[in-house]
Amino acid sequence: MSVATPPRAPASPRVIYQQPELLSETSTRYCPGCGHGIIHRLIAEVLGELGLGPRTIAVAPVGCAVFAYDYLLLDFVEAPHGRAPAVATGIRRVRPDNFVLMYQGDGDLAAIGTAEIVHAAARGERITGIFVNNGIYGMTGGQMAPTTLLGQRTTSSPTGREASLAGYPIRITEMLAQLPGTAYAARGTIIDPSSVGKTKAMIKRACQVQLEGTGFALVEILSNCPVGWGLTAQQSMDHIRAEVIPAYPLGVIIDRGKRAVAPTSGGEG
Ligand SMILES: Cc1ncc(C[n+]2csc(CCOP(=O)(O)OP(=O)(O)O)c2C)c(N)n1
Ligand code: SF4
Ligand SMILES: [Mg+2]
Repeated sequence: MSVATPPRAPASPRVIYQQPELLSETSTRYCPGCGHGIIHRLIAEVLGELGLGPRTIAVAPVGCAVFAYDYLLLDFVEAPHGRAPAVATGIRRVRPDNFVLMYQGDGDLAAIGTAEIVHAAARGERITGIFVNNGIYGMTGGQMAPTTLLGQRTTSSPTGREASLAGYPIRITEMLAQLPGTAYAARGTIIDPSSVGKTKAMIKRACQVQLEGTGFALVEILSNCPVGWGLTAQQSMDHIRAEVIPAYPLGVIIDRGKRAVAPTSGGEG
């Protein structure tokens, strides 16, 4: 009688997934291929490596990342649309020993919240901002944002954004870098492993700037919205490489180091 050969055990995986301590087990609500999840992971890794988790108070935006507090194991405050810099300023001033991180989309930061981000940077608030630029209002159905590229089709610019009607895209991170209160401003992306690594280094530096107490720090991250753009995940990454990066160049825009102006908000990092 022949004996059936038992099925072979699957080969050990070559890459072991290591869950960062500050990332929860909650199933994601983001669309498949969305960049918000990658960026959450980078934040969890950086804060974990710097040992900042227990003392961080994060401010969540209105937008697709509204549920950041379900994914990141940090204390969170939810801000009204665009008001994260104002909420973060308040927290920073009454809780000087905490680390304050805010997370904002491009509709949140560069449209409804323009005044708040400009004045927080101008005041040199010692807060660290993560600015996720996916070129549209993802959550509400893909409308045009101030960051939308010329010619880009959105649900509110169905034939493509025209400068004569809707003006020009705003490079708000470059604008903020002009302000002496901005100690650090950089732009990264998440389109491939190399760019993910560079973006992680930018996030880490932006956190260290807050610890050094030299002023406002912001990292813009060029991200994707495959659903809102009507593309597959891979096509959306290719689109960032071919169309978005030429309009929003990558790199450190300013790092004033120790020469930064003294911050206005009180307490030690
Ligand atoms: C005061 C106010 N106005 C408008 C809205 C509707 N709204 C919700 S999310 C959103 C846009 C968010 O876009 P973005 O910040 O780019 O985030 P994304 O979803 O693209 O990540 C808008 C306009 C709101 N919730 N509150
Ligand atoms: S709508 Fe866009 S930004 Fe929002 S979760 Fe889906 S892919 Fe991400
Ligand atoms: Mg957006």
